[in-house]
Amino acid sequence: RWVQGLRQQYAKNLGSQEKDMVLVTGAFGQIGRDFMPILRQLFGEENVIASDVAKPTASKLNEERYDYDNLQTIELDVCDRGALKDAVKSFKVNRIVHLATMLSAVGEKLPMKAHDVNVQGSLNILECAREIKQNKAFSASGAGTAKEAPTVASVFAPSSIAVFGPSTPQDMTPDDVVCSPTTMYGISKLHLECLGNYYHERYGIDFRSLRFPGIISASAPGGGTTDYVMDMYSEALKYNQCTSFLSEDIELPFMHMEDCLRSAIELLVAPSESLTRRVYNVTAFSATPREVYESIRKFIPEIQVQYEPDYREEIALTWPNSVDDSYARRDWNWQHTYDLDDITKDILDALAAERM
Ligand code: AKB
Repeated sequence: RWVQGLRQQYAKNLGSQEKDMVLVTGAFGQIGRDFMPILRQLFGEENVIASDVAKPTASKLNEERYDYDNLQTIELDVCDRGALKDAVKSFKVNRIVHLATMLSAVGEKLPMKAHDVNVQGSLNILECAREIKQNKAFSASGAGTAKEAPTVASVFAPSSIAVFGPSTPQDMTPDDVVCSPTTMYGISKLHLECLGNYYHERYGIDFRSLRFPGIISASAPGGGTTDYVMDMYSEALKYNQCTSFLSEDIELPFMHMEDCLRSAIELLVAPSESLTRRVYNVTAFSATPREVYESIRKFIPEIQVQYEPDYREEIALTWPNSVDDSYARRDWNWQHTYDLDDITKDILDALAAERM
């Protein structure tokens, strides 16, 4: 229902412009798989193109029970600027939702690869947006004339609490604060923020970004430090026992996938005049592994827990315990809906339904 309301707001704020065509990178990752249906509702099914380094098979999509009828999909590596430009030209893309990224834990295993995907990939996306804005993407042969080029060029790309580092104040961390990340993922996200601000100021790209906390969803995550929560939920259902790869008292900020997607759409449709910045903190609540365990125990009383901290603990220790997102709440009325127990119930129910 909330997508309908936001669709009306989108039509009101942005609808007088020519038709938007949206390219989503990383469309089959943790956020992309849940974001695609919402983006298709918002912009119209025929106006959203799903891209990823590899297309999932039809049976995989069915397995996940997503309704991807008539989905336009392309294989696209964000590190390949030429291929990216070709896709933008042939589909006449003017908005890019850039989700392709390597998360914190996998980024520490493969720092060079994470640098390529996260740093070079984001630069390529912003360069494509600059060419769209400057009518260069559409003036070359085969894709119409410069006259047909859209006037709005926008990039939405998530940032992360990983931009903060050990020297950042850890409680209620504000938007404007010292950011000296110590992970490749955090460094690349800070780079994305700086580049996005630069392309906005210098070239007029409508860059918008959110510093997401740990996002909790039923769909499988991939290589993050906050993934321990989803591991605990799925193990709890399968074995009545769960393991956290972080110590029991490490506190981190989180939000439910639905809140995450709603925050992204709310920022996307917010009128430019209401924004006082291009990158916002957002959060819902903070929790420790022990609190996650206590929450699971409300629904599975016999559950047992083990704490087996590994290298991801080092990453988590550099991130804030809690985040101050009052600018988002003030500028575009951000409000979360799910707290820890709501999420626990929702995800356990969703995982149980999938197993039936
Ligand atoms: C990760 O754990 O790497 C991500 C994040 C906090 O950005 N979920």
